Amino acid sequence: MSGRITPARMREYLRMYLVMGSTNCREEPERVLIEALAGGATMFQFREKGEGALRDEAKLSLARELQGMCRRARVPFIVNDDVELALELDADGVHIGQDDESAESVRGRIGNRILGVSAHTVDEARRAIHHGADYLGIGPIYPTFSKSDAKAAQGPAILHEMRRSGIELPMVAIGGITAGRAEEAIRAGADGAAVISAVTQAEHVRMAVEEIAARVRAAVRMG
Ligand code: 3NM
Repeated sequence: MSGRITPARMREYLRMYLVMGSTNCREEPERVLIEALAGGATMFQFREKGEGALRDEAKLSLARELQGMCRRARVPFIVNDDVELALELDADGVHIGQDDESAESVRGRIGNRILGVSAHTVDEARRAIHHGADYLGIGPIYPTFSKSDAKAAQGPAILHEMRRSGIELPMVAIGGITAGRAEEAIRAGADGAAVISAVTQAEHVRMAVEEIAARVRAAVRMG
């Protein structure tokens, strides 16, 4: 990529954003990702966290495998939190939370790669934008069981509040998003849905992704 990603392109990538690592999956993560890509996932975040998470060589090896799949599907591969890993793999981007290294410092290290930052308040969002974020992850919108240290659910109102306060950067809603809730999040101001369990725990991963992507696109068209 020559320059920073444009907001228009970023919004398209955020539509059906799958976030996961091995601990989120009921079957092999490779199988989940294959199905999710077939269903139309638009971006992928490798988030290898929690009890039993892979480390060192095993983590690197899984990351490489999943990155290869994303490349073949032309879907951006984003690494959660681990800037070294992202640079080693030449990943498409990095996603960080408020407790990780500062956005400013990460931007300095990753050049024009995609930078996503989790924000829970308008102030955090403004700071992230100032420090070079390409998109914001806003959550948790609904209660989530996939993040042990998640804050209280804020409801879609936080997305409205961000837009009302003049935050124009591409935004993805995260936390408890399901096909049924995706429309509400988009109507409230999100550009897409970031999802762990509604996809990784689904009986039919491909169908789950297809349904969320379709609901998001319908809501975007209506907006
Ligand atoms: N970040 P699920 S909530 C990774 O609020 C993550 O920033 C959140 O998983 C935040 O789709 C969350 O299963 C977990 O609820 C999302």
